[in-house]
Amino acid sequence: MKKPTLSLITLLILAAGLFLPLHREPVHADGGVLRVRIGVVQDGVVRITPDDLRNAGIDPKTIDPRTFAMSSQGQPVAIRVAGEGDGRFDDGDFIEFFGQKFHGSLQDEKYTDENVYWLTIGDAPGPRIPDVNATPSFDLTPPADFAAVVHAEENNYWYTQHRKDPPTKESWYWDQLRPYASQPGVTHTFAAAVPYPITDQSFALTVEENARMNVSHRTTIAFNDALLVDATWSAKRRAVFTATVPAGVAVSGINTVTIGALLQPGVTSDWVYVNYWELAYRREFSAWQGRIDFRAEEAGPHEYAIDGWAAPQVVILDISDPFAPRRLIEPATMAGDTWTLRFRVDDAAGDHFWLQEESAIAGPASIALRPPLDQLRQPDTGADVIIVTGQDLFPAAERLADWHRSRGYSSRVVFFQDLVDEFNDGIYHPRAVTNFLTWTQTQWPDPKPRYVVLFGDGNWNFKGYNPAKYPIEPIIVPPYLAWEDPWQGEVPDDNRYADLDDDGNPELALGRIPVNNMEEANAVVDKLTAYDENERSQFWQRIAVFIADDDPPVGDFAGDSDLIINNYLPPDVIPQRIYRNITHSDIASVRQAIADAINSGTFMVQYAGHGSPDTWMKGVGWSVQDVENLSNAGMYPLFSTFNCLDGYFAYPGRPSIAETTLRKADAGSIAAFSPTGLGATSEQTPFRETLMEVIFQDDVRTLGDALLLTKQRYFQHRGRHYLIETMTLFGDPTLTLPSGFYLNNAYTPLQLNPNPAPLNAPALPKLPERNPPRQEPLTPPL
Ligand SMILES: [Ca+2]
Ligand SMILES: [Ca+2]
Ligand SMILES: [Ca+2]
Ligand SMILES: [Ca+2]
Repeated sequence: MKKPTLSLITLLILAAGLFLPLHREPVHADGGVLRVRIGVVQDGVVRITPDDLRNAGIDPKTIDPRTFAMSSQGQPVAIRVAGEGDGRFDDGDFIEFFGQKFHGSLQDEKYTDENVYWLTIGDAPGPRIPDVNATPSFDLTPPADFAAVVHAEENNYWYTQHRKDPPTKESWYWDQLRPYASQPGVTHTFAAAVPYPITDQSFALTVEENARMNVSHRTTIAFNDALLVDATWSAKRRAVFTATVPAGVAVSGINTVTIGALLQPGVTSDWVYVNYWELAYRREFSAWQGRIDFRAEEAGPHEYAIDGWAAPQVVILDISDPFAPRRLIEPATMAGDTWTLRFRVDDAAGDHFWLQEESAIAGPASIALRPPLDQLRQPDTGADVIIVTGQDLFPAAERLADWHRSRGYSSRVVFFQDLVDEFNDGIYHPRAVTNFLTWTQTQWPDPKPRYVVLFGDGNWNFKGYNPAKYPIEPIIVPPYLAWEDPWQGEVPDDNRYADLDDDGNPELALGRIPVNNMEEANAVVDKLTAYDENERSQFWQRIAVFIADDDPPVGDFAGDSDLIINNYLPPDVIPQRIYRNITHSDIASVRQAIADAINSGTFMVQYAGHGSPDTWMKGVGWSVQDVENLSNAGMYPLFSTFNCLDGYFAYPGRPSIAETTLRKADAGSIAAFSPTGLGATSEQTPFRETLMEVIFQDDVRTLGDALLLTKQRYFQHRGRHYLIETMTLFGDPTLTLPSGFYLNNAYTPLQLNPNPAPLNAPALPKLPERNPPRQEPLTPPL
């Protein structure tokens, strides 16, 4: 059992660390306009004091509080400014407003809990919260109870449902129940506080589960040990259980829901996730931990009497419109064991009231001076290349931009957080980048950006859940999460960054360089600056290694590789085959041959077969450990991988082959075309053929352009497609492959035969293509 508060504390720490103040010296307004960014990560009354502004770098003596104006997500937010009448923001004065954490779709909320309130100082004043007298007359009987909901949910286990278009886009679960033969029944208990339930009515309990095994399940649910559900259900799917909690069973304080998973006859194991439980109940009008909120159930006027206060200083807000609350003042206060507050209001059904003891009012989760970044909106010149990164990687990103410039591109480094603040109202979401890129295409002077480098790694553990299982790693540029993979479900989908109109067909050439720190970043830039983009004149630049797995029911990997060799490879490039069970008889010799081929120098490596993020082939013919031993300094191949998940860069603590190979200092790859999801051979092979056609027949040798054109052609034929979303360039999109040796020189075919093993194995039977993935979807460690 976990304490519900833990995740909130983690979250607050994360949010506090998210934003680094940009200015240390106090700023004097003196006629200028200041803009302050205020982060809010929970719903409730927020107060901003002169000390908060001092901490943000503003000298409160230089500002006039009558000019304060606040907004959030583009809407004005009414504030109360205590002590503004004298034109000075003195100690003891404060700003008070109703802050809401970020509320969005389940998918959008995965990225952040932080909502941002923008305070301007020195410009036109914004709306103020009006005071409304709420003194009671004691002539109405206060309602005794009201409809309330407790939603109990924690997030400890990641699972992406292994399907497209799931009924819920949830990918984090509270717990997992895994009965098996020798332990056929598993029960776990989930606790949460229920404040002040009345005792003479029954309530509605809801529990959501998600089964990841296609078997018959049996689920039991008890509330405070009263068994309410014993149900069987089937299939790999979400299940929502509802049950009635009898009167008197719920208690004020901690209540428990005990959920069991029991093996059905004939089932040897099961695996069920628990997402949340929710109790819809009726609550007494008593404050809980200094707070209460409720809605009017019918039109008023009403007098509400609320006890349970430790002190009579309570802020009462009508937050029916949370952007424009009303403050209810001068209630009656009555001392007793606790303080009771009584107020009168002429309300409408559904009006929402929020009461919070002054001692329970929080400051902002973060506050920082944040001037508008006009140079991002209206720069003097455009840029061919945009490098999106984080401040920590700026020196290496600038080196990358210098490399772009040395090759004739204009290039500009921008920070992801700046795009969030300028182009998505401060709400942390990959959409900030597409908003920005869309802006540049219409508003920037020429040249408009054509290439985008996502310069930084990222993973999906945005809120630091369960760090023992999912280690905390930098998120410099987040993965753009999308439910696009038919087998994995939600996958990193960098294509969305480049698809400005969200039709599935990208507009810009984009690559990700998934580096986590300056050392990794410099290592990649070092390799790029050393790469020869001119001509395949060195012998190693004319070798292309083709690696094929062997599993005929899933795909003819060797045949597909020969298809590429025979139809697309230019005459000056010499194929070298490493085909499992054909050119090499066992997995150990395959593995050795791959290492030898890369270490002796090769222009290009292509792999088709089974895969997982960190392995190639069933039985592991190649892995991230093998990458560590590479020693191909100065001879960096382009990888193209047509398997499952080789490019899945976003699993914390489990780096993928594509990212590891690119990051490897003085060895490994120069770039990779790799999938972040699973794939079917029948769909990957045409994609591969198109890519080879673009590179070798149409001579589009700039990697970003080549992948963009491939995707656009694939889109023409198939429309929206998961491979367009998941095939990702790991590397710099402006990198250009050297041109063919034969283009500039009289070409004489080489007599060398670096492929010692002829294709003398019996031809593989061409079995009908099937669509199952070549590898199980990602499974969290047990
Ligand atoms: Ca004052
Ligand atoms: Ca959840
Ligand atoms: Ca598009
Ligand atoms: Ca990674």
